[in-house]
Amino acid sequence: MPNLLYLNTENTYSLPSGTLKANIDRDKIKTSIVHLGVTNFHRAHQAAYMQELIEKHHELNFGICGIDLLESDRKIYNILKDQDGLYTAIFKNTNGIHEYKIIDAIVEYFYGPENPLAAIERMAQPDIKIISLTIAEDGYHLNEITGEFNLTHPEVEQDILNKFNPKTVFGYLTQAFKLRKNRGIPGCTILSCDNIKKNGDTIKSSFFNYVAKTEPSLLPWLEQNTSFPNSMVDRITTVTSSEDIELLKKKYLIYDQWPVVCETFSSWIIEDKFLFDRPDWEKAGIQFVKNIEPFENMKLRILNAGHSILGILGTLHGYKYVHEVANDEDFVLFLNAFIDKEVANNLVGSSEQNIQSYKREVIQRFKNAHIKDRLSRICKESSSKIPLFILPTTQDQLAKKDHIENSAFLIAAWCKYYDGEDDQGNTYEIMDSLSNQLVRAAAKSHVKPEAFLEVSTIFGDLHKHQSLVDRFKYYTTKLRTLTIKESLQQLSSGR
Ligand code: CS2
Repeated sequence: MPNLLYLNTENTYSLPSGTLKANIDRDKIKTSIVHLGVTNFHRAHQAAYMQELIEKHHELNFGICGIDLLESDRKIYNILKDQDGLYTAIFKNTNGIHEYKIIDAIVEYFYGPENPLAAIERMAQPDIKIISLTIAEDGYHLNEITGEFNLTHPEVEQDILNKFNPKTVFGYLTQAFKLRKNRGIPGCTILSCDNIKKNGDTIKSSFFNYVAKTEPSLLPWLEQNTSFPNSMVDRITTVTSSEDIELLKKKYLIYDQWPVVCETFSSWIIEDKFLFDRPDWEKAGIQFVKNIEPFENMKLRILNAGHSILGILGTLHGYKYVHEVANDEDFVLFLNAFIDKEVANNLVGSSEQNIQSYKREVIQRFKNAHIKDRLSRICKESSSKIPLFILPTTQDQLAKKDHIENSAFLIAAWCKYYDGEDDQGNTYEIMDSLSNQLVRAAAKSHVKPEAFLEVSTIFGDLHKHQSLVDRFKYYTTKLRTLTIKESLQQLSSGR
């Protein structure tokens, strides 16, 4: 291929101006945000919002320093280093129109596992006003049932013993804030951008629990010098494929080792309680509200739950992508029924009209064939997703003695998912940190169906609700003899 440009600052000067790369003097961007966990989602969402502020509103005071904390993040760290923090975002809408943009917003990057003290030092510098994070549901180390911080998680226990070589976000935050306090530097805002109910309150209580155990004398200072806004984040961001990398090479003669691919839709709603300055995010369409709960509940219980539902049921059928399942009426009927009969009446603060239009919009977004969102991405770590996205709905319905048919069916399908074979006779990989335990429970359920529901770290005391156990057993048995499609058809025809 002629004159292929490796993406880095110098090479961007050779790009035709205006199209892909905005004309920005990156040396002028000052860092004020540390972001922990430079995931695809962060690169497609928060960093893209910052890009808009930089490009359209000349906001140069809130550059991002990305810090990766996991061994598995080594690849993205090395690429960011190679590419001077630059990468391409590819936005794909439902009509197949793609937009490409080189994102300038990440101007520094650190890699915790290589040099934890350097990362902690950067977090402690006075120019940092916001520490945001995307560490995924399992990074919070919450007890799936109580939602409380799990102080006995092996990684947490390890951090308690190795304060200066932490693995968890809590270990990093504690040391950084200790430095800030000792040096007389003010605290800052901690902004969770994960799909967790009350994500700000949750990170606060986990962090404070951890500090109470490890550095109790820091707590009173932290109370005064930190703020934890809750936020709702939304943009479907897929796993980048080699075709996307090739596309950039062909179209722009650019070799970007890891572009990020997402839908054009994006939303971010935040509670406005920042300790110090924050970017004028309103200018980029971010909404600030007093109470996040209605927005967050609707997003987690419709979009994320909907994803998990299509992910599990679709995988059982043999589909590979979200859009394939979202275009199959049998599956969409189930999703509609779950939302209408079980989710909707628990969304306090949202009108029926809002719920219906959000549902329709979400299903349309799921149908986007161009982003090629893999079911394997959705099903990955579903042991930390189902308890956050689906089971709260089941619990609410049980408390009201209301309809639980779809919940019971779904849990039965989830149990079958751990058999690892789809209806076409093909096997699929199960990527879940609790897979051993769940595969064992699912195998046991062939003889004693309720064994799956008895995994108390996931289901708590749900197995004590006879109405759920009965319907779960019924569907587990059904799913052993019928395919997922046949079972869905029977369910929707009321047989
Ligand atoms: C998905 C989310 O991981 C999942 O299960 O539901 O990543 C989803 O794509 C985002 O939350 C969309 O905002």
